[in-house]
Amino acid sequence: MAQYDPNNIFAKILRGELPSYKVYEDVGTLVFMDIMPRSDGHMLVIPKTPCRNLLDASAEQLAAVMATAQKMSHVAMRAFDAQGVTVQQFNEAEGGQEVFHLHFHILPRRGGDTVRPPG
Ligand code: D5M
Repeated sequence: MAQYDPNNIFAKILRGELPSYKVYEDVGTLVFMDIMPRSDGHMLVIPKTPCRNLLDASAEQLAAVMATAQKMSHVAMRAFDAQGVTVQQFNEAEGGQEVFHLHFHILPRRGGDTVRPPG
């Protein structure tokens, strides 16, 4: 597996070199709105420390990211008026990953909707 690239887009967001619409932050994680939303209220949860994807994540990173993903699922239900939540995550290009910093997609869902495909 390739090394972590410190110049990936999400690393630049973490360093403040690129803008993002932040919705939540704690000591270990950051949440911001996806720039190409596939459902209304589509958020991304990332760890603040370097991690390419699930394949090199530490137990601490996973615990922090999953705890925040759960919080953001509740946010999706309340603030984005969702009736359900889809959580997605991709690993390596062949697995559908485009940005190589671990992230979980939080997709608020409503009756009768469809999640638009990536890209
Ligand atoms: O998809 C990566 C996701 O990251 C995709 O849904 C678009 C989103 N993206 C890309 N650049 C940005 C910026 N600058 N802000 C917010 N969201 C962004 P994946 O296939 O999971 O790697």
